[in-house]
Formats: sequence, structure tokens, C-alpha cells
Amino acid sequence: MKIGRVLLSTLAGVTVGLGINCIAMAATWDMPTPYPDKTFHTENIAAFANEVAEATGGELKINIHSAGSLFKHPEIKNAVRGGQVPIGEFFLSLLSNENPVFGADSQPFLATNYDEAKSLWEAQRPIVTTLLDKEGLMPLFSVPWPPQGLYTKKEIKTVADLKGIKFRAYNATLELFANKIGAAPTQVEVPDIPQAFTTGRVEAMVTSPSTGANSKAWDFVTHYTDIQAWLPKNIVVVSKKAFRKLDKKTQDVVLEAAKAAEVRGWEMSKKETAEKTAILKENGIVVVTPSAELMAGLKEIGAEMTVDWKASAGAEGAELLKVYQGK
Ligand code: PCA
Repeated sequence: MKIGRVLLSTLAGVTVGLGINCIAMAATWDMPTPYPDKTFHTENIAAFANEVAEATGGELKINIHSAGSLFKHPEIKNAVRGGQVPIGEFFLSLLSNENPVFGADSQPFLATNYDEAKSLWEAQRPIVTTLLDKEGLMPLFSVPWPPQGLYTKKEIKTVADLKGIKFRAYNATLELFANKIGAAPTQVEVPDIPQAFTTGRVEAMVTSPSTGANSKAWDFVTHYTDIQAWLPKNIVVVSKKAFRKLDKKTQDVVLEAAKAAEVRGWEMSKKETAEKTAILKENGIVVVTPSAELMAGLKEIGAEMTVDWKASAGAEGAELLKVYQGK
């Protein structure tokens, strides 16, 4: 026993010594992301990775594995949590089953433009940070998608026109929304959208002009109704364990680059809205301003969902709304 202790402390001494040397050693972080390379979120992350590599003189290299190529989208958060990868990106509201606060940005018509989305994120961020912290994760930055609109194969004038349509969903909240409008939802990841339409698994979707244009929606739908229903966000998180292994200087570089990525990402998102809506038009999609009747019907469903969300979101949800609505 005694010998064991002596050995251990010697070993500890050696480890400390090695640790000091390790600080200057280069690290490579594999980073799974869910969306294809030519997505502004992925491009923003590539710029973040470049900045980190440059500012650390190549000491920290971030290798991006886009489009769910390393881990499937629903597995990314747990891959970071479980230490399989140090960093990853995912759609924040996918965690709404863990806590409804994660899904606030997908509540229909709660925040429908960039200013509101910003206020919502400011209210949401401290709660999200605390919740993720308990799981050994730290948020680095979060960026919204452009306002979500409706893609269909015909003109939609009222909620009733959506009845029975096979509908693509990307989270539980959108699935519920689709059910409430009388549609039939199926979960489909972004890289699988074109195939889901061409094989008839789905006939309509709610997503951004960005994802619609990138998926070449004109190949399978005819109308885009600009309902601006919500601005859901992606989030980039790092495992605290991996972060702690970096020396202070490198940690600061990562945090600075993350701050810059959030600012740049929001700007990129705003620019996307007009640019990608124009591309939809250029390719023959009829871009429609929604009828008052359609909006009233959709908003009624949204209001109903927000009441239920509030009831399920407990003290944290109440706190979020108090801060958000107080702005
Ligand atoms: N694009 C992603 C999330 C929201 C968006 O605009 C998607 O359609 O899954």
C-alpha cells in the first residue's frame, strides 16, 4: 500500500510535468455539424474554425464534419456530452424534450423577426447556459435561421387548405403544429429533403428561404408563403472537459472567436432572407404574401401552443417570458 502511494505521487509529479509540456502541444477537435457545407451556418463555423487556427498559430485545429457525416443530427449533443467529440453544432429546439426552454425559439409566432429573436435569445441564454452546464456543456454561440415560411404544391389561402397534407417536420414543436393544422407530419433531416419529396413521403414543409433554396425546392413545390412564423436557432456547444484542457490563451481565443461568430452569423442570417427568397423567385416559385385569413388561423394555433408551452415550461419558462416580454 505504502509503495503504491509513493509510486502514485511520483506518477502525479510526472503527469504535472507532462501537463506543462502538453500546453504547447497542438490539439485537433473533430466537430460534427448537421447541415451541408453550403449552408450559411456551416460557412460561419468554417470561418470560426479558421479564426481559431490562425489566432493560435495552428495550436488548435477544428475539423468540421458537416451534414451529419460523423454523427447523425439527433446524436450530436450526446456525442459532445459523452466526450466522443469535444465540440458540435445542433438545432437548439431538438432539446425541448429535456426542457421546454430549449424550444422557445420554435414556438409559433412568439418571436417573428430578428429584433424579437434577439430579445428572446437574451432571455433564453442564461437559462440555456445553466441547463447545459449541468451536463458538462458550455454554449459558444447561437445563430438563427431566417423566418420560417410555408412550401406547398398549391396556393394556400386558409388553414383548411393544409388538411391531410404530408408534412415535413424537423422537431417536436413543428410536428405538433402540423398535427394541429390537420396535416400529417414526418421527421426529415435537411440532407434528405429532396428525396423525401420526390419519393412522396412529404408534400409540404415549413422552413427558411435558406433551406428551401439550398434544397432546390422548385424541383418539388410551387408556392412559398411568407408566414414568418418563428426564427429557430442552431447552437454550438463545447464540452467543458475539453475546454479546460486548453491553456488560458487558447481558451480566450476560442471565446473571442465564438463571440465574433455569433455577431457574424446573425448578420449572415439577415442577408440570407432576402437573397434566398429572390433565388426561390428566380427559379419559378410563386412567393406569396399570406392572406389575413391564413395568418389568423395559424396565429390562433400558435397562441394555443404557447399556452400549453407555458404550462409545461415551469418556473424557467415563466422567467424566460418575463424577461422577454419585459423588453
Ligand atoms: N432550416 C433547418 C432548420 C430551420 C431551417 O430554416 C431545417 O429545415 O431543418
